[in-house]
Amino acid sequence: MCGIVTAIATNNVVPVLLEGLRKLEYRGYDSAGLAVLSGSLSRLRAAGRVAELAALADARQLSANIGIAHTRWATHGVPSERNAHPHISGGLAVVHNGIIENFEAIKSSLEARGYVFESETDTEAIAHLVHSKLETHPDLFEAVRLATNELVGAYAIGVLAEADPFRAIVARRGSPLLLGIGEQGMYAASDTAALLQVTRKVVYLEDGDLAELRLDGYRVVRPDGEAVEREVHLSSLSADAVELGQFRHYMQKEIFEQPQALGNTLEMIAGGGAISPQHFGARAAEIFDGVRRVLVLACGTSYHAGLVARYWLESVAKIPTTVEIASEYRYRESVPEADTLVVVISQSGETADTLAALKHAKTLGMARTLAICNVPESAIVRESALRFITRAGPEIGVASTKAFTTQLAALALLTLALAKLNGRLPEAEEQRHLTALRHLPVAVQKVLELEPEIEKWAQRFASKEHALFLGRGRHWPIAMEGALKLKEISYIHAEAYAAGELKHGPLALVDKDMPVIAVSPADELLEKLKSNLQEVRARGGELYVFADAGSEIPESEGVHILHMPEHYGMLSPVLHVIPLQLLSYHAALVKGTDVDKPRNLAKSVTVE
Ligand code: HGA
Repeated sequence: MCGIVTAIATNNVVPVLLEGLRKLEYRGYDSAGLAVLSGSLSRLRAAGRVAELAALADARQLSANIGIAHTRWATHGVPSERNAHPHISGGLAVVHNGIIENFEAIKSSLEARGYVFESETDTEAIAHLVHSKLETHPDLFEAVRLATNELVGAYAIGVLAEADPFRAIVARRGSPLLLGIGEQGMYAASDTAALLQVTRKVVYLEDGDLAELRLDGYRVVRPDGEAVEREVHLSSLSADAVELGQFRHYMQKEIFEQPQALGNTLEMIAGGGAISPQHFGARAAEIFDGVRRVLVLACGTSYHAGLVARYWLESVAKIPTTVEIASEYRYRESVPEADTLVVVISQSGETADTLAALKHAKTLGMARTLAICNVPESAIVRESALRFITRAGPEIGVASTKAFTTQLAALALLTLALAKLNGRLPEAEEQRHLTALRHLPVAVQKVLELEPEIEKWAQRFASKEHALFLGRGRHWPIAMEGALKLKEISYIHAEAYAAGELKHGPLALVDKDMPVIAVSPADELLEKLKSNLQEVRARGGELYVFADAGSEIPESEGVHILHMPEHYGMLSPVLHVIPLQLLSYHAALVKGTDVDKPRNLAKSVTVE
């Protein structure tokens, strides 16, 4: 959340800063701003989108060789021009991603010294704090180092000072930040996508690092001032991967990229590849040995992936599994068990609650940790003993789609790897699962072809205010994911229930205005589900049923059926989520909401 860009170059950096912000806009889009030095400090800020800031910069014909920029997702203070970054103190400007937990204490002590605060943000405290340090330590780099040592919380910052016009300072702790080494200058940004326009050579900063960016190079130091070397990586991300191409929205593009994303994620088992612990890292066989239970920690859509995996891990690998919302786990007193494999799932690998939950599990003595993330050098990956990198490619749409299905693919592999280690995966079974996994991209492609029918359903949905999603067994989390998608992007209030729970309360909500969406695969629970659907129909509820070829639910008045292909066994949840993604996408289109940037949300939740 919140995106920052910093640049110092021989050419005009304003277009680079703006293009960087466009690429980071998925991280926050309630306001945007930039500050550049060209003789003196100029700052531009706009409530609203990056496009509005770009128009202001155009009108002013702003040009400079050094600057910082920001796109905001407000945590402290309403989204407004006054609260938009950069924040200024004297001739010094700061952009910030994160939350400063002790900002009130810092603010009071600075106010006592005469500093006047103009915004409601925590960030402004950083600007004044750095400025105050300059009184005793005139070196900007040193002033930033001393100031950041006093900050409690999470930050990635970029700092510029009028009195020191040939360098920009950046620092991070908790929030992501990387450097870019370009032909014409040095850059920093919250993620690689923002820098592909100028370079693919990147340096990932570690927690606590500070860096000075100059035209002729950079240096990195630790919080105590000691210099460190950080490896230079060549990003394999292509600029095309973050372009919209022929699609109307990133969400649509990402839904349709799922066959390819799954194929890439499952590449290691293509051809003759077998199930192996190696898929999870060199030390996986040793770490998996003796695992007696699994604890999955995740948030949002990733949490739903974990819930599906619980059904798989218990039924196939016979390993007791618990799935917890990361923000709850980190603050609750729990009983640690050393023979637990802690699996953390996060698209960005930067989700603050998941990262904190992982660290919490480790402090409780649970050292067997596995990250399932889509971003290789992310904080969660670096914090975990084992890793599985899903190869979904950049996910820009705020509502997660391809990250979810590739997480499911990773979790299916994990289930099979643990089952095999425990002697619960006979050779013939392994081959059967491998065939199903290899065929998965094609199976997903077939479901995507149902889009025109789903589009028609979406027309009817868009006028509804509420919707109920039902599922059973491993498809209950899919119903939850469907409800989440609908809420996120179409703002229709949706709830998901395990279908057997209906009669214990939610049935009271059912009437002709409450559409009920049922995930109805032809699995072992189908007959039970059919009875639950009868209960709905008997109360006048309108049913929208996503059925497999073998479900045999007849279409009748008030019962609409979408016929999906053959039932896909264990992996059926991967197929059944696709029409629900499409349904919410098309409902949002009909309603005219901002699909890729839904209100109040942002991607990559780097704040608590
Ligand atoms: N706390 C700062 C930055 C917010 C942020 O990083 N959000 O993801 C603010 O509210 O402006």
